[in-house]
Formats: sequence, structure tokens, C-alpha cells
Amino acid sequence: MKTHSSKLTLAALLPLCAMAFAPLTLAENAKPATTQSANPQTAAAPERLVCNHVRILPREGFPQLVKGALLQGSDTGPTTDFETLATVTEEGRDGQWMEIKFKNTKVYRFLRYYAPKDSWCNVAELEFCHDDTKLRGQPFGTYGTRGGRSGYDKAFDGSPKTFFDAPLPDDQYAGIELVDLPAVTPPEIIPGGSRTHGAHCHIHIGNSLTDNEYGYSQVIAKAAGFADDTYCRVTIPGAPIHGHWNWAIRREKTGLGARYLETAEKFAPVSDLILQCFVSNGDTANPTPLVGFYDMFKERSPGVRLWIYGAWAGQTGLSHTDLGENEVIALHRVYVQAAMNAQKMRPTNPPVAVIPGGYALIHLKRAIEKGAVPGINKDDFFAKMFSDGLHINALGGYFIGLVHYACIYDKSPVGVVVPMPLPDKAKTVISPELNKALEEIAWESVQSWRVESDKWVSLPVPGEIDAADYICSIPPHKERTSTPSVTWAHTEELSYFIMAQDAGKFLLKVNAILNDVSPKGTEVFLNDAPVGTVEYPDVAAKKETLAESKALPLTLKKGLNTLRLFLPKNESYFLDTLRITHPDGSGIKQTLPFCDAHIYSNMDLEPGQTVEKTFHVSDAATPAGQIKVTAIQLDPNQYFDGQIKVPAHYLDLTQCPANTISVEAGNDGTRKLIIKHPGTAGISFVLVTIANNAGLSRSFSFRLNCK
Ligand SMILES: [Ca+2]
Repeated sequence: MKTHSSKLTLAALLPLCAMAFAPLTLAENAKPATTQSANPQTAAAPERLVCNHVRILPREGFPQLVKGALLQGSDTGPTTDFETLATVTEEGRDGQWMEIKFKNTKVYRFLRYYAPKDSWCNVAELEFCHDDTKLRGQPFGTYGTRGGRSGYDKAFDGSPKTFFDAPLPDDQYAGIELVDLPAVTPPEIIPGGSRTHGAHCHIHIGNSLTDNEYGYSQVIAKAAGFADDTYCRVTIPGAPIHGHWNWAIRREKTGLGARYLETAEKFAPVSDLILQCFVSNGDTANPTPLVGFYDMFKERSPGVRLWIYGAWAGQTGLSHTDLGENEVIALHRVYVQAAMNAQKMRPTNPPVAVIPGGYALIHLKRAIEKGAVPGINKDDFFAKMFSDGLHINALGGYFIGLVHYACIYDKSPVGVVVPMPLPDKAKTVISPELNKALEEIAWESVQSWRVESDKWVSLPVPGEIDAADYICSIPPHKERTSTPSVTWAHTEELSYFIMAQDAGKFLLKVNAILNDVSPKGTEVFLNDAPVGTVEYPDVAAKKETLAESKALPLTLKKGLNTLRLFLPKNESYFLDTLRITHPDGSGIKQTLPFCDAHIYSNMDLEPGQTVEKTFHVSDAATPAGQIKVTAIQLDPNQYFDGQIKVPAHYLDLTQCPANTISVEAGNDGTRKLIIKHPGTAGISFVLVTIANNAGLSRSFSFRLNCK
């Protein structure tokens, strides 16, 4: 093995930069570079892979939403460095493909449709072409979907009826990574056990915020003399860790779900597993995905260390302008708690730790504001370090790479890296003075973090970001506030967290309203292992009525258990109640509160009428009289999406006389929901929530039609 001097020349560093920018998903990283002779599919001349034509089929009924979309290409990754090739300047026509042809001579590995503002993406099909030949590619896109209906894969499934309904109105995209490109220079994969010089093998799982580290941790490690530092990242745009985990637990042989196990196996021994968590959506609440990945890697790499990468942003929907220092501190407090939760489940040495990206950026910001960072004006922290409202740029990525290096290697990066140009569009050159300041601040931040991080857990922080609810010992569940009878995509799953006081055998029954006379069952995973499918007897005669499944045996462990239900593909299916009991029928402690209020799928009110509906609530852990039931009007934005304006006949109950909706408390499990006609005609939607003493709740909603 060749050794490197501790300082690299600029010329030597540049190829490393190029490698760091290679799309470092496993598919490219681990297999040998395909060559034209070895694989006839890659024999196509590169110019045949130039995208100069994009075909777009808008979502049926919403052809206007494509106007303003950008067609873009990138060489570096699904979230980074995109250049715009063309803009869609016109609205589409319903049911008709749009043909966008443009001049382009460059081959891009990643091609995407970047949807216009307020469009929620909403394309039915996308085809990226060279002239009239469709380019082959692996789809990618922003994570998730509105209402659990249809993810980015629906823009590439060949069906004009299905479409990508993105999770957010703005900044959403879908595209392909070309599969017919020869792999770029793959990093050297060192066979297990032969890494030298204390070099680390670090695997990063996350989303664009992970991509924004740009692989600089490896560039810096190699510059420091760790020649066989090994780096791989697995990212899905916008994906939280639990989103990755949902892919990983399927144990697929090919495709997206196969990448995690492949990475764990082919990179073993892995020294550092770095998971980038979001705060608000379950990543930090539920340690199961964290320890799940940890277990997967530890089985093959006994010495692997688990890290949580704490980015500046930690919550989707918040831009850096929303995030002051207090908020970033609050986020890091949650990261620390998440690390502690994971640590509790898997006591390890060394312990689970946080890579304090946002914390180090606070130090950098303060230093810039003091004028202590050469070449950066006092007010330019955001302008110089961020590329948009959420993502750091290449310079910010370099700084975060220094922080990663300092944590992973437990060494100072000061003096390691010579000044170099960044591979950004402007080819920004980091001056020696700036470089020195960034290295020093990164190292000082990591050192002070080690002293201070436990104190952060007890700092007072803003309530809205504190997220204490998310990290307390009682796990939350995924609230389901959607309209009854939703057609769920197969990928949709419901997660429940069960605190079992004792290990043992239990029974699961599911009550559901089935709109199909021969429903497919619901796949059940307990603690990430499949346990079977719930089946419904005698439903042929009971279409659209409540059916109770046969009992499915479950063996719970003591403490936290996760139960996931994967719902049948494209079936209208309203899950009502989960019931977990001891074999003798008695309830398990700490389950969700139950109610039998499924009857309210619709409610019609005549003028002057008052409707009273009586129902029953119960809970294994909370006396029935203490179960809290509330009823409110649902936010209309949850029902009328971006394209459909709230209709004129929508009734705003908050403007109606008081006590239009009320819930009468009962000493036992009986509750009475009382709804008075508000005196105005219209429709609205009501949300009823049932919460127990442990803070666990379930909700249902119904349509209120006031005539
Ligand atoms: Ca489609």
C-alpha cells in the first residue's frame, strides 16, 4: 500500500475531489467499472446518451401545472449541482404528451424534472430522450407523497393514470440516473481486514443534507495520509432514516431496498455508520431504525461505531432563515437524545455519538460575525455557506467535511489540507488564511462539543422545536388523520409503538372497513421481522361494513416493540382498530386507546337539527373516565389540496355559533358527540381525537354536510 505524505499538493488533491463528487451510491461504488467491451449495453457512444428531448405527460385534469418546470442535469448526485437545460414555457393539454426539445451536448448522469412552485409535481409520466430514443435510468425523486397516494415511481411506471403527487408544493422533483453510463472511477474497495494506517470506512445514510458533505471527509482523510479511507453514501432526496429503514427491512434482492444490506456486506469491516436524522417525523422519536441499521452493520462489522449526523437544518419545511441559533441548539439537543435512546437499546463502546454539524456552523457564524474569518464579511455567513434556504454549498460542505473528519478520526484537521479550488460553478478558491480558520473552527467545535454536549440536553429551548414529545420514553405513534376510506399505495405503512411490560405471546386483531369483497390481507412486521398477514373471514357478504380479522399470534419482547402494517396495494381500506390482547383476551398495557366511532363516515344535518352520537372508548392503561376526547374542525388545507381551492360551499365552523361541535364527557367509556346545525348550509370536516394518559392518541374524521 502506498503511503501519502500528510500534505497533498493541489494537483494530487484534484483527482480526489473528482472522486468525492462521484455519485456514491453503492451501485456505482462497489462493482467494478463497467467497460464498453465487457458490457455491450454500455457500448453506446456517449453522444447517444445526451438528453436533448424530454417527454412529459401531465397529471390528468391538471395540465396547467407543468408550466415553469425546469429540465435539469447533474453529474454529481440526485440532489447536487444541477444545471438547467430547458424550461417548460407553456401549459400542457389534458391527456397529451408534451415534447420539449432543446440543444444540449453534455452527458449528465442525473436528469430531472424540477417542478414549478405550487404544483406538487403532479406529472403522470416522464421520459428523458436522446432525439427519439428513450434513455434508460433508475428513477429517483423527492421522498414521500401527499396523503400516502403516489410517490415519484408513479412518474415512471408507464401508466398515464398514475402520477407523482409530491409531499410538498414547492421544490419537488423526479428524474432518472442513467444506467447505460459506464461507472465513473470507483473508489478502491479494500477487502475486509486489510485497511492500513488506521484508515476508516465510513458509510453515510441520509438525504440531500448528507450529499452536501460532498465526500470531503474522505478528501481530507486522504490528504491526512489515510490513503485507503473508504467512503460510501446512500441517499434518497428528502428521505428520513425511517424512510430508508422501510426500504431496508424488505430485504429485497434487487432495487432500492437491496442497497443497505449490500453496503453492509461489501464494505465490511465498516468502522463508522453515520445516519442523518430528521427531527419532526419519527427519526429521533423512534430509535428502532437507528439500531436496526446499527445491527445490520454490526453483524458484519463488529467494531462499527454509530453516529448521528446533526445538520444545521433538522426539520423538513424549515429554512435557515427560520432557524436561529436557539433552534439549531434545540435540534442538537434532540440529536443527543436520539443518540442516548439508541445507546440505551444497544449499549456499545464506543458510545453512539453526534457529529455536530449545526453546532460547528454556529461557531463559524459567530466567528464570521466577529470578523475573525478571513475573506468573509461579517454579514455573509448565510450567503457564503448556503446554496439555498436549506442546503449548504460546496464551501459549507468543505467545512462540514472537516467536522466529520475530526469526529471520525479524532484528529485535528489543522494544517492537513492545502488551499484548493472548490468544484462549484464559480471554482471558488479557498485562500490559505480562510482554510486555516475553517480548520481551526471545525476542530475547536468538535472538541468543545465533547465537553458540552451532555449539558445541551438540559438547555431551555423554544417549545415548538424542542420536540420533547418526540424523545420522551413513551414512543409516539403515527397519527392517522386522513379521510376515511383512502386508497393507500402499497408502500404506505402504519407504524405503532408498543411498550410491553412483559415479554410473551399476544394476539393481534385488526378491525377494518373493506371496500373489496375479497380483500388482500395486511402484511404485519413486528420488530422489523415479518410475522404474517391478517386475514378476514366471511367478508363476501359484508362489503363496506366493519370486519374483524382472524387473530394473528405475536411474540412481544419486553419494552419497546414496533408494529408495522403494510396495507394492500391500491385497495380502498379503512383501518379502524388494532387490538392486541393476551391469549385470554385481556388487554396489553400501553396500547392505543380504542373507540367504536367508525360509524361516522358521513353526517348529514337538516336545518335546525342537532345530532348526537354516542360511542365508547377504552384503553388498557388509562381508566376510561380519564380518556380525553376532543372534536375540532379539520384544517381545510388538509382536504383541499393546492390545486383545488376551498370550495365556496365550505363551511368554516370556527365562524359558526359556539358549541356547534362538542363532546360530552362520561365517567365511564361512554362519550357523546353533539353537533348542531350552524344555521348556514355547507360542508366541513370534523376531526375527533381520543388520547390516553400516556399521551398516545388516535383520530378519526368525517364529512359534515349541513343542508
Ligand atoms: Ca404514471
